[in-house]
Amino acid sequence: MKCVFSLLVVLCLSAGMASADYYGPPGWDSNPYFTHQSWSLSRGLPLGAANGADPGYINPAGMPLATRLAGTWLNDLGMGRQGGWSFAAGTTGLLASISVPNIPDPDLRKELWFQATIKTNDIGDLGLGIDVYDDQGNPFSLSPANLVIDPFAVDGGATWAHVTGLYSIAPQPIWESVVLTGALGPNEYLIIDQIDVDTRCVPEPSTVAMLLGGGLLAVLRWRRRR
Ligand SMILES: [Ca+2]
Repeated sequence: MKCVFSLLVVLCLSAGMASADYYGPPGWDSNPYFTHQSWSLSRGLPLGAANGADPGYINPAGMPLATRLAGTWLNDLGMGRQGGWSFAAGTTGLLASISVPNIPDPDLRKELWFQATIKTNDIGDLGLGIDVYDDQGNPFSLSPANLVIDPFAVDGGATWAHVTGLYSIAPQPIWESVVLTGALGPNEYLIIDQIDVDTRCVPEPSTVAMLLGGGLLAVLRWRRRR
């Protein structure tokens, strides 16, 4: 009986740790076009190999993929955390790309919420760029125009943090890619432990105006008839 209890505690703890990294999600679950994909990076795939999203991802358009383009895979990240992408001090240029498939719709605007759970020894001057592009290479806009960095633990001389950005573009593309670039200082290293991406689609402002305008016309006509 004692064994079963311990096992339950372990299961609860690991479930709690996994969900803890999906920190402050945007709450888009009720949107009809909602997608969610996570990468815990628990498998040590070689450079350039595509990592499918963790089981349980929500994306009816296909398998979301994350590819490491520099650095190495690391098993033990400290703080009991495992599986991550490690980028050595001084690394610059492309670090990784993530592709999220979806179903194109010219009447909809695409919004994307991105979060990386990271460890670095230079959180005050983090050399990490996160940009999002559609299938034509057009950049999504970042709103607000900066990434939010939420430190949550100190591990020796390093800091753990959630780095979060909210992006949008119209019209809704066939797929989008999140591109991570590094500008790490000569003594600055970076480890990515987990990646989470949520997306939703909302009507374009012009479509909303048309719908509202149409509704107004209908009301006016109805009033005239009375
Ligand atoms: Ca991990």
